[in-house]
Formats: sequence, C-alpha cells, structure tokens
Amino acid sequence: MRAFLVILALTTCSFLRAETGYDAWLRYPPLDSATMPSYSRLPAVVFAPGKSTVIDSAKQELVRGVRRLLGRTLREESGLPEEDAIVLITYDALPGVAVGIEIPSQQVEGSYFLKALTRRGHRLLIVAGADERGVLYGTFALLRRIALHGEIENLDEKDAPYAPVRWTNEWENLDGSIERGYAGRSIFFDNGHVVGDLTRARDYARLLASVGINGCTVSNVNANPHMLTSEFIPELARLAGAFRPWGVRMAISIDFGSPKEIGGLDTFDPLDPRVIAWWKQKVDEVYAAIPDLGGFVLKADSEGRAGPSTYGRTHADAANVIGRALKPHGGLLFYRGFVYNHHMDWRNLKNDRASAAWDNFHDLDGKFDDNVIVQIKYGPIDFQVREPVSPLFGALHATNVAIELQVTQEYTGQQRHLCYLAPMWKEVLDFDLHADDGPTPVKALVSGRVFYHPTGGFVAVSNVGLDANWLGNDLAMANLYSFGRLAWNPDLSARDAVQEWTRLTFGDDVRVVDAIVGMQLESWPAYEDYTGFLGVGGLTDILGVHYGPGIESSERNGWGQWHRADEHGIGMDRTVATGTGFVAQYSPPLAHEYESLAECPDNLLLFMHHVPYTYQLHSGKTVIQHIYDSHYDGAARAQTFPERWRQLRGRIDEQRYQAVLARLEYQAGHAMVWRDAICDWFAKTSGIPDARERVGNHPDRIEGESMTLDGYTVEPITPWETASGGKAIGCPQPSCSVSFQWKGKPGWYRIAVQYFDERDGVSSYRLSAAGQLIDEWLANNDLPSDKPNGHTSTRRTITGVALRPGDGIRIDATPDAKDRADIDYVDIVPNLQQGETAILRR
Ligand code: GCW
Repeated sequence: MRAFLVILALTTCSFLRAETGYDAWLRYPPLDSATMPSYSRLPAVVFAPGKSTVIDSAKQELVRGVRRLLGRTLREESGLPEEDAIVLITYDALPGVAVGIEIPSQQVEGSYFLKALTRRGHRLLIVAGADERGVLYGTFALLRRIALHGEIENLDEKDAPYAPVRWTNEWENLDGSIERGYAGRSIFFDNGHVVGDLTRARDYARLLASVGINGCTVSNVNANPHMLTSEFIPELARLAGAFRPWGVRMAISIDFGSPKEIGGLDTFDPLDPRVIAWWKQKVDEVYAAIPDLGGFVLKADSEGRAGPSTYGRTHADAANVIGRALKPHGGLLFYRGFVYNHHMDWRNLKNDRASAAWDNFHDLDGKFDDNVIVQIKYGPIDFQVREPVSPLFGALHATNVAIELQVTQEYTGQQRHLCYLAPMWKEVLDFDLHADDGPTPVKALVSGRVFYHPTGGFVAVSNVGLDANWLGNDLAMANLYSFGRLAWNPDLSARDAVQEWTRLTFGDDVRVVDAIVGMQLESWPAYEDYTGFLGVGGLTDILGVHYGPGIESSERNGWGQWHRADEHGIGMDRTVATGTGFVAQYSPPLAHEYESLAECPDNLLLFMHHVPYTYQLHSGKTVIQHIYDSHYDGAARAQTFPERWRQLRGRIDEQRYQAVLARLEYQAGHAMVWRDAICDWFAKTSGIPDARERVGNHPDRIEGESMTLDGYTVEPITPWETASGGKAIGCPQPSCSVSFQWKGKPGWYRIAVQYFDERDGVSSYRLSAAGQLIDEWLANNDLPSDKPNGHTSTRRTITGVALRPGDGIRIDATPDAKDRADIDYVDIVPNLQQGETAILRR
C-alpha cells in the first residue's frame, strides 16, 4: 500500500509539476501511455538540407518537442539517410530529395504542406515550406498535431496564411515601462537601452512564430525619436537578432518630428527636399544595420504626436516620404488610422470622434504608395468592449489596410478580468461592410482579397511583459494564441481556437477543457454586461487608467468618448437626420439599418441613437431595466467563475491553479463594484427604480460609516458611485478599528469586506468575530490607482463563519504609507444563499 502511494505521489507530481506559465502553449507535456503508441512509427531521424537559421530553429524545435512529448531524441543527419526520416525542406530543394512530389502551385509566404510517403522503401515525413518560414510553421503544425493527439501515419495536409501581415505591436518604452501593459515591465528595454539578456525576446519570438506571426513592432507608437539615432541603431540591431531565428521581422515605431528632433533640420515638412533626403539617409542607415527590418509604424497627428498637419500636408504625403525610403529595402510603413482631435468642443452636438478616421482618410484612397498600410482600429472609437466595425475598412478600395486589435485588455479588464476576445474579433472579421458587390467581410477587406491589394492583414497590440506568464494571467494567453491563429485563418471558430489553446496549455482532462472553454467563451459577454451595455462605450475612467467605472469622466471634455447620459436619456445621436451624421459613413444597407431606431440592433443602440431611459428595446425591456438586469446578470456570471475553477483543483498544477483562482476571485468582486456603480448612477440620474428592487437595496450590507469607528474617519469617495453610499472610512493614524454587532439569526455566514487596495501602500486587515480572529490579509494587489475608488475597490470573502446574535464583528487595520486602509462596507449573507453561487471553502 505504501509503495502504491509513493508511486501515485510520484506520478501525480510529475504530471502536475508546478508551472509558471512561461511555456504557454508550447509545453509539450509527455503523452499518456494510451496515446504514445500511435507515434511509435515516427522516424528516428530528422534531416534538413541547406543552411538557414530559421530552418535550424524548426529542427531544434522538432527535436525539443518530440523529446518532451514522446521521450525520444531525434537524430540529426546532414544527408538523407537510408532509413525512415522526417525531412524539413523548402519547395525549391524538394526535387533533389524526393522526386515526384506535387508542389503546390500557390506558394504564398509561409505556406507549407505535411506529407507522409514512401521512397525507396523508407517512410518519409515531409515538412515542406514555400520558404523557410513555411518550414517553421509546418514544423509547429506537426508538433501541435502530435500534442493534440492527431494522426500522422497518413499525413497529407497543406496550409497557407490568409494574409501577408500577421503582426503584433508592443507599446514598450525605452525606460522599460509599457503603455497599457499589465504584465510587468518591458522584455526589450530598460533604462534607455535594449536589455542585455535577450532570452525573453527570443522566447517571445518563438511563441509568436508558433502561431504564424511574422512581424513584431517592439516600441510604443507614442514613439521616442531617440530610437533612430546612430547610437541606438546598433542596439536595435542586436534586438532584431533575437527575432531573426524565428522568422519574425522586427519593426519599430517612429516619430514624425525626427528630422527636426534628432536630424538637426529646422523642419519635418514631408515635402521639403531636405526632409526627404533625411528620411532616405536614415532608413539606409537603419537597413545597413538591420537588413531584414520589417519597417516602421507611425502615429502622426494624433493625441499630441507630430504630424503633417503642421505644414498643411496630407497623411499620404507623410506616409509616402517614409514609405519611399523603405521601399528599396522591402520595408513596410504602417500609418495609423487612429487620428482624431482630442480637443473637440463637447457642447457641439454635431462633433463626433467616431467620424474622425473616415474623415481623415477616405479622400486619400489611392494616394498611398504600395508599401504603405493604413492600420485601422476595429471600431471607430478605441478598443471598446462593443463598437460597430470601423466604416473606414469599407472606404479604402485602393489602399493597403490592416486591422488593429488588442490582446492587451486596455478597456476590457486589463488581464485582471477574464475576457476572451476572440468571439468579438470573429464578429468584426466576419462582418460584411457591403463595400462592393458580393460579400465583403472585414477579414477579406483587410487581407486585400476584395480589392486586390499587394499586402495587408492583422495587427494586435500585445504588450507582454516580464511577468513569467507573459500577460499576467495564464488565461489571458488565449487571446494572444487566438489572435495568431485567426490572423492565419480567420475562418477558425473562437471555440475551436480556445479549445486547442486549452488542451495545449492545460492538458486533455475533459473536465478541465470543458470548464475553461466554457468560462472563456462566456467571459466577453459577461464583461460587456457588467461594463458596457447597448454599445454605450466610455463608462470607465476615460481620462485615466481605463479600468474601473468612472461614468462622468467621458463627458465635458474634448476626448470625445461621450455617451451623453443625463436625467432624460442616454446615447450618442449619430444619425444623419438629427445627429452627427456618422452613420452616413456606412454603405447604404448598413446606414439604413443604423439610422433607423426600429432596425438598429440593441447592442449598438446607444452608439447610434440618443433615447429616453424608458425606450423599449427589441428584447421588450426598457433601456433602464436592461441596464440594471445586464449588470446583475453579468456580475452573477462572473461570480460563477471562481467556483467553476475550484472544481479543477488537483487537475491543474497548483501554481497556475492558485494564480488563476486569485484573479477570478478578484474579478468576481470587482464585477460587483462595476454593477453597483453603474446601477446606482443610473438609478439616481434617471430617477427610475429597478423593477426588481435590487438596485440601492442591500439589506445585508453594513456601511463602514454606520459602524462604531475607533480612529477611522468618514470620507467622501470620488466618483461617488464607486463606493456604496458614496462614502467610505479611512484611517488617518497608525492603526484603527471598526466594529458592529451582528443582529441576525444564528447560523453559517459568508462575510465579505469591501475595502480599497491602493497602490501607494500595503495596509493590513484583521477580521474577528466574537473575539476570535477569522481572517487576516494584506492589501497588496497591484491595482492602478493610489486613491480609494472604482479601480481599487476590492472584495475579501470569508466563507463558513458561525455567527450568533450579539456577536461583535471587528476589523483592525494598519495603514501603510499613503494607503489609509479604507473600508467601504461589510456584507453578511447566509453561506449558501439561494440564488447565489455556492462558494466552497478553500
Ligand atoms: O487607447 C488609446 C490609449 C493610448 C494609446 C492610443 C493609441 C499608445 O489610451 O495609450 O497610445 O490609444 O492607440 O495610440
């Protein structure tokens, strides 16, 4: 018996070894003994003719993957052996090795085929690519197939990427910070330089390549001109070396003012001959150091960046001057379509930020050179949880375009919330803009398939950081994976992508796969429900960190993320008849649908129309009741996540299990912060109560300000809706306590403490009931504010507490630095209350 237990312990340990998440979907865990025999006939030898760093990476990856999956070390041969072999080869070398194989006529960059065949009595497994990248992608596809237990005996598969551009952008700054990055500091830069150790950069390139991504812009679009200085170029060249073995072309973001900023000229006018010469000379200098540089990304005339408007020139003038310098080197210039005026007069009801991209670019169609790509965010505003598709995709018929998506969850929970975005991307990519006769889905438009552009495709802002698991949350990596897979094949379903990712990341246990796939697929609708109903957009802190609720921050300023909510109604009127006229940017069938109140889909209603709160939706609900119901539904859905995750304990390694659990528990609490802030604000503003009497009605809640305070003082919270009752209590001295008496029935209870976890100190809390210490914790989460508000409001839940009438409940708190150990309220409910998720004891 003891021996059995030891064996069991050993096997469990090896299977569930602690994992940091660093390997992401490239873990290659050993196949189980039932699956292993299917691969017994895998050749023992790998042969890759010719010399290529990329194919060499493919070979090393194959050796590594097979060793981990199957426990066998492939033998590397320099010639085709007289035995079974795996052959990694480009199409042009193929006839020299295996005559008579049909080579695909379509040979787009990165395409490949996998084929099992017999030659001279030996079985060959051919991984053939149109180019070296194709060989690499084919190798990853073969490993993926084995990791997913696919058949390889009769392998005969071919694949090609849907579009030439499959890139990520990283908004990393030279000082090592990352704009809108939520997973630690930069993996590329620190302290004004490229980091010394490029292991992370190399491993990131490998991850990208494994899903077919072929370009990566390493620096923030809010660009630092120093990048292009002669001193810095060698550093960039070293960084490019980390990407090269994986066939990922590095690129950088540039500043349009560079000729003046660092070039010693007194102008950056794109039509000035000195500026033209400067760009040419500078680009030549960069390419002398980095011959395979992918190109540049340029954010101009946007959010304070230098641009052609200074000289009355057009975006095409700006793009082409640099595009022409890049052209001889095969470089691309991505010109961002995210151009708008952030000083718009909010009082003018005809002003509209949504119109800006189309207004700025549609007239320039056909004026951009053929190595320029206009890079357009998926919606007309800015990465909101729900937006209509940007009409600009349909307007550029003679211009290369790329769609810009966000893996980094700037407006969708910043990786602290689970929000799997592939279902949203799929809706966008499949959306038909009716840009021409016949179907014109966005995926076909951006890849140049409708109007036959030479290039175009898919870009995602990724912003991985130094956190071991790259994005700060193991589950968020599904977004990076799915982005790559969809950029390769946008016809893949979001479910298939996440299913594949889950199996590669967490293994094949059906319960694990079903639970994770289920939560991932529910997460975007849930997030939309508790943060961004009916296409309203902009209910977060628009002027700041874009995280927690901050409803009024959108209004009365020039940034243009207005929702126009007041006591009478809500929504931006973008109709032609009475509003900003934005809907006219769509083709007639869509413009008609959006213009008409009756036909506009509910989920975009408030993007297109301003309506009273009593307006009845297609669903039959009024707008105001929809606001209440969706927030309660969405928050309730988020409440189920931690419990569903807990069911997986022991089926996932403990390290990732705990890390994800902490995030899901936090999300469940923060979803309620969102719910209450939005519901309270709209109840107060509209004056219309919740028909189901939940809003503002919290019989189980004991407000901090109504407890007996010892040292604590009552303080108003800004914005008011982010604290229950608009107030909280803060401790202005070295320690404080707060207490109240339990007056309910005897029984088992769940106590939740709603407190504020600021980033300017680590306060500590101790909760006791009837004189007994029940729980203690530190407010040490890394939340994006140093104030008590909707970004920092956090819930601590303690289950299974036995209470008797008259018990004293007390919290002792010790503030730290500027964090005053603020408390909002305590909420006590029977442990497993009906209608609530059973929260099991940890
Ligand atoms: O959404 C906004 C972000 C900025 C970002 C900008 C952009 C890099 O708040 O941080 O700047 O978009 O996409 O250029």
